[in-house]
Amino acid sequence: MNWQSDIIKTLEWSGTVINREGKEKVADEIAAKVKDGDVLGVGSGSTVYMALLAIAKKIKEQKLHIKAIPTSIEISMFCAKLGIPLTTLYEDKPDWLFDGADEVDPNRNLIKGRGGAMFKEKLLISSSPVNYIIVDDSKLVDKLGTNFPIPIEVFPAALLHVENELRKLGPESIALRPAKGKDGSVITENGNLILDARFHDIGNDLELKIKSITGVIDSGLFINYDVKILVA
Ligand code: ABF
Repeated sequence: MNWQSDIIKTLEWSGTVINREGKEKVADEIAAKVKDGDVLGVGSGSTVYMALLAIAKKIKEQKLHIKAIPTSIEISMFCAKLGIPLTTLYEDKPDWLFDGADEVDPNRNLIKGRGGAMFKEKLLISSSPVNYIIVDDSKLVDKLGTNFPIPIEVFPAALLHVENELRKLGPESIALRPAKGKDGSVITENGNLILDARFHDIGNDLELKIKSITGVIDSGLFINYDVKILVA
């Protein structure tokens, strides 16, 4: 077994990859769109991992030159391991991007950020002219907030202030995201905390209302972004 299939197996064991065949099909669809010279924005999540495997295979077979702008250290390391050259938003603009999501509503609004990388994911999607969101059908919901809270990245010293201001927006619950398997809270790659806020009704103005609170870096709520949804 090579290290690529080891990674997919690990994702399967951890329950991250469900519907592996479906995700592989979408991964192949993404790889088919890659052209020589492309600068790709690369999101996070298991479907993205699988797309990167398919892309790495294609660029090796067809000797293509592409560059990737990653949204997390984890994805940077995965690209490096696959031999996919990296670049940054300082140096390049993405031609297009692919990313996962936790929920997608019928208007293509999204909740993202289960992995805590939503700030860079939003920055990249805002910088990219064409955006593919790759999900399996378990992510399709009639109403955002059905299964997932909205993750909100918060500057640590602003935690209490942000929590108080968020309460005014009428959430069902707000929780500081705990670190997995150890004491303390999740710290993002940007050195911040994450509040997970559950809302019954997510109106079109909620993203801006959350963002306007001083101390909020950004949230995983993506309303009215120009995205195409590919469903596994
Ligand atoms: C990223 O990865 C996140 O915004 C989202 O939370 C997660 C989806 O992962 P998966 O494709 O494994 O379900 O896109």
